[in-house]
Amino acid sequence: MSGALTLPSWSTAVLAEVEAELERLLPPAAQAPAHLHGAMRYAVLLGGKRVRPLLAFAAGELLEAPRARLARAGCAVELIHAYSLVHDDMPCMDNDVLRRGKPTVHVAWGEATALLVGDALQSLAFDALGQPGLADDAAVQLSMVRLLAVASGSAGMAGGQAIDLDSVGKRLTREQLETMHRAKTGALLRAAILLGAACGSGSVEAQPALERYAAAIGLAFQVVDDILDVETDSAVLGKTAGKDAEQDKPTYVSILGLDTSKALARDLHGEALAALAPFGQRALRLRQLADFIVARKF
Ligand code: GRG
Repeated sequence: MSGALTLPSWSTAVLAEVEAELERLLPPAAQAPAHLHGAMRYAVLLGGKRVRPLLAFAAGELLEAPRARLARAGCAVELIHAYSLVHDDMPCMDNDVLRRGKPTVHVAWGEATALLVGDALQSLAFDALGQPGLADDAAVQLSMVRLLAVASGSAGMAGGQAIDLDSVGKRLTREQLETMHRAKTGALLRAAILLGAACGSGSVEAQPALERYAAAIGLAFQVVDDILDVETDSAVLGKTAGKDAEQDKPTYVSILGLDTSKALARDLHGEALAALAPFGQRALRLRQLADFIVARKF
């Protein structure tokens, strides 16, 4: 494959745009209140795979979306994701000390600041989506704001987290586990894809296929996360490995076993690729991201 067609060459270029947009959106570290702004930048800028912005770009490029809009939409989702990790790591939730290979925000900056970092990153995400120019039509832009609000709220990520907290020490059925992960992890990945598409033209026609793709990779992402939690070291993951078993949380591995979980990840990968068939070669980046999500080692 020619260099320009590989995922690394494409993602390097996209990530430069994403990092520049995050830098533009985040307040400078020296600006008061400097402690909060320093902690927000620590939470967002120092690491992370940026899967959600990459998905937004891949879906948007499919529909020839302007790149500045994709950077903004992708960063809005990344800011929500960063807030969720900060809050998830806090003592009142997962109580973790390692994230992206560094001390978690509450360890490095204090617990009260970590709470505010999450709050402020969430507000910043909606500020980014609300700034003029994300869509030609104000009604479309408003629908994008609502899409992210629903994905991150009690019908999406926050609701999934509530089910997760409630499921500690319980045995969930496979269907219950799927419901939890479709909300906790899948809703934000879906939002990244649909927001990227909404930046382009023809997103209404593309939506059914993108929904099928999002459903498959959303679940695949989580199945792989559960596998990595038992198979990979903390040093490689950049977060504490083995937490699910330690906290007695139901996972795909605990319910299905390792081999069946791996087979499920392969099946979901196949479903994701099949969903993209109507787009032909234009879906190259979404295909490559599905490959990455299933084959990732961290
Ligand atoms: C606190 C409202 C609230 C929600 C938290 C996302 C989440 C819900 C918790 C994170 C815990 C977790 C391990 C979720 C499973 C999948 C996941 C989101 C992993 C982390 O995402 P990556 O791998 O992280 O994209 P990076 O660091 O690469 O950005």
